[in-house]
Amino acid sequence: MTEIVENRTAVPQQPLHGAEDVRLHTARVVQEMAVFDMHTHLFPPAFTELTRSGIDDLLTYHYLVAELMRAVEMRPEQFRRLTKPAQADLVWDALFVRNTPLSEATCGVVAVLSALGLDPSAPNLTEAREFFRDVTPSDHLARVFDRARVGGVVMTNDPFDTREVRVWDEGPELDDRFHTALRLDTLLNDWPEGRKRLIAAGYAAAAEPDAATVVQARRFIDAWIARMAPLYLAVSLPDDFAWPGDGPRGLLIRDVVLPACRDHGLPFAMMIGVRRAVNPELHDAGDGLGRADVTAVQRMCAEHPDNRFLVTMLSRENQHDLCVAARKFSNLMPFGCWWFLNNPSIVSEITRERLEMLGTSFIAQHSDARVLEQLLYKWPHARREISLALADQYVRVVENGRPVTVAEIERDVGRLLADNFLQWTPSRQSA
Ligand code: RAT
Ligand code: ZN
Repeated sequence: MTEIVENRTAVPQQPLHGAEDVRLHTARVVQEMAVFDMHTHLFPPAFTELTRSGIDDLLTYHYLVAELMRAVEMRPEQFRRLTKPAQADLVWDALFVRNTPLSEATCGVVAVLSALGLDPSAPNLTEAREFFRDVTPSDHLARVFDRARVGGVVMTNDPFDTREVRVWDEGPELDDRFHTALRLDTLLNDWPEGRKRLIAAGYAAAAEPDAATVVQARRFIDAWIARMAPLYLAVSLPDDFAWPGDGPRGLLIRDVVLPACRDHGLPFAMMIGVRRAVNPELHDAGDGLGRADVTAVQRMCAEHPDNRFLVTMLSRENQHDLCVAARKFSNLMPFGCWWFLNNPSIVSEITRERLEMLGTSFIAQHSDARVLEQLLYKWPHARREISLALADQYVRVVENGRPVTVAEIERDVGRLLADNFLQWTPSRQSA
């Protein structure tokens, strides 16, 4: 992991005075820099049924399912009854043949197919299916990481997901490009279910979490930290997330999660603003968003100066507030342009706002990829906007009379795409 940071070629200090030079070098450095993708839903091949790759998985991505439902006369229920290949055929025909793939999610598939040398105007999926049938998974994985220039990814590891627990019980062969993050949504957002799972795993838990439950929940988390060695603990939170919070979530964050993070030297990642199941019929394509209250984050940061918080917010309207909060609290690291924000126009806007308010002290993007090949569009698209935003900012500096060097550009891009995150992870803290 640290190689990504340390093996960069040393570049001589060359002060750049002209806007054109600055733009060229910024574009090149952003293109070439290896990213550390700090939040994905990807898994290595050893995680068998959790891994997603290939044309059928690409086309049945929930972002596209939501778009399909606007393009065809069909109930989500009927769609789910189809086999995965039949679903993919339908998505292809509706969104790529009978419609122009203009949306970010469809345009992304076009980019992936082109990157793999496949015809994005094909009338059907025959060629793509043949291509994926013939690939060797390990070679293909290496090729995708290499082309996307992704040095490492962080998975989303859910100890409340029985499929995932099964994988860990079998002692999977770990892959050092895939890092772990301990995801705690069930524990923190659905206590009745979380409690059931704790009990099933042998940890006593009361209906109303009490002091004994806190001890048991902490034992559970410590055991999973020992087992997975996560880079952070994580949760997604609703737009009405409040702090201090009453109910099980508030208590468990305060008495279990934050102490565990402190004791293990791990950041706590909060992904705030999701309104789950706005349209339950759509299943995982049915979530929406709402504007959240950033003062909750501020209070957490103020009350827990010894904890580090990685925070991303789903509402566009929260982005400025989050930047202001980060200016006040150095234990708060804004990250990524999440989910509905991961569109070029919004990535551009948010990155510019963050550069203006925070310099390089934020994590520019995470891919949230669920399907391996999505790395081949999510990163090029993000790099493009980050590079343009950053170049404009350097040009301002140069025009104000202060040249920048290539080494500075490399250092800054490294921070935005990898180092700011890695510096908060245990391996870097102890290095
Ligand atoms: O972006 C997504 O794919 C969402 O469905 C969510 O998974 C979100 O990123 C999350 O981690 O909750
Ligand atoms: Zn995610």
